[in-house]
Amino acid sequence: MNAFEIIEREIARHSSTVIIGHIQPDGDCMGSSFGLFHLIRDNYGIEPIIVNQPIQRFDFLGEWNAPGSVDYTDAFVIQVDNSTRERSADPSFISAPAILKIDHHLVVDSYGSWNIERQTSSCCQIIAEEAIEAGLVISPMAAQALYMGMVTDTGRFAYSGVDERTLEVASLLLATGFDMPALISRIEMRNLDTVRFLAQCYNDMQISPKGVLWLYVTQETIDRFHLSPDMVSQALSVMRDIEGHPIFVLFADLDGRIRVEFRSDRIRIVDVAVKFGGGGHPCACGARLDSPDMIAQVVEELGKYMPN
Ligand SMILES: [Mn+2]
Repeated sequence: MNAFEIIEREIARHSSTVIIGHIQPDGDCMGSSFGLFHLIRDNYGIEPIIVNQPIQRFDFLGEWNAPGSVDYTDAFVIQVDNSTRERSADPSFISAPAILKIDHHLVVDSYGSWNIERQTSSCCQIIAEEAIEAGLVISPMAAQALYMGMVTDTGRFAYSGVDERTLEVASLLLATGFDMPALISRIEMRNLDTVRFLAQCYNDMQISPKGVLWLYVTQETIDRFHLSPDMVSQALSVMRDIEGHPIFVLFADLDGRIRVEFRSDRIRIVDVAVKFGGGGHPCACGARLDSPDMIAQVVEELGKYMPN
């Protein structure tokens, strides 16, 4: 069934419609949330509520509500770009009577009453595909949000997973006439703290005996450069595309634990993420560690996946 058949029916059955993304929202998560918001408002005349943590760089998209501020007793919840119920920006959503999951990650937790799960290059692509198939009006505002998610999750249409369908959908969005260069310069803008942080990352990056690149961003560094969790993730760009080092991993202090982000150039490493209690895509995944003492163990495990 098309996502918007479900949405059109369920918004009429419930007192509110709530769109939620994952914790530490990225471009795909916020693009999916606001893309859906505009599609629903423009086509069905109701305004859904968006819930997520505040994040300044996406303020230009519009307003949203903090986790914990919404009553889910009679809500229709649309959860976007979020593979497991624990990763939701507001895990209490699970008490809602009707839940639609729209996601592009590997399927590990089909927590929805309805689950639209396809392994496309972004969640925004799925939402755009469903809207196109349903023949909905796609405004420039809706298209801009969805295009933003497609651009950011694909490294400007450069990562594996981009195919002709991705570009076809992006082309249809572009045709609505939003100001694409203005959007790109807005989302690519970096502040001086971030640039100085990246300079430090180039210096601090480590190489294991097996050739795995790794970097640990401590709380002290995070405080010094005033880094938000998504700014810390930009350190991944420092380790990407280094000849002879197709596997890289970023560790960072976050809320008293260590956030781990695994990446590789076409080598399946998600099993390492799963082994340490995480998950994600085959070549882009994550986990959480309880102590920095486990970093060496993770790096060693990844070494087993290095090509000889
Ligand atoms: Mn995504």
